[in-house]
Amino acid sequence: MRTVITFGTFDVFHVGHLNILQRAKSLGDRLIVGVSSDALNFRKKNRYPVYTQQERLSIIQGIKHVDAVFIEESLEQKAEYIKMYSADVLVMGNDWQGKFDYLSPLVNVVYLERTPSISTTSVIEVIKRT
Ligand code: C2G
Repeated sequence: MRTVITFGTFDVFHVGHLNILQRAKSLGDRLIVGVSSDALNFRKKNRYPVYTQQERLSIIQGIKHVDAVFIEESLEQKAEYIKMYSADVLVMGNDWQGKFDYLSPLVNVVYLERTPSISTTSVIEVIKRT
């Protein structure tokens, strides 16, 4: 049983999110997703997500590629989460390239290319303009 773990805010869910979850799952048998808490997001980006952590958690849990979800309380707890879920592979988008290489003694770290031309910010901008 090969377990893959990934993390993200997944605010205003879009096809880039779906693509990375699908590709992450294809690297193993079981996909675990850490959904960043509202508080973590505020610390990281100085604003709260559009959807609450409970809504974002429910959306991710409903995706067929996802086997289990939990709330990620802090970026620095990745090693703990990896051990807790006995993960073999850590998947991150390549906007995080190199940032989690320090975890490679623990887990196989894989950075996947982001889906071009879509982001939560760009979706919000389009909605604002229409
Ligand atoms: N993503 C993607 N293509 C896009 C947009 C996002 O592949 N066009 C990926 C990101 O690279 C990330 C995941 O979708 O792996 C979730 O994206 P975000 O919600 O932006 O996640 P982020 O805020 O980077 O949180 O512990 C790490 C952080 O919690 C990651």
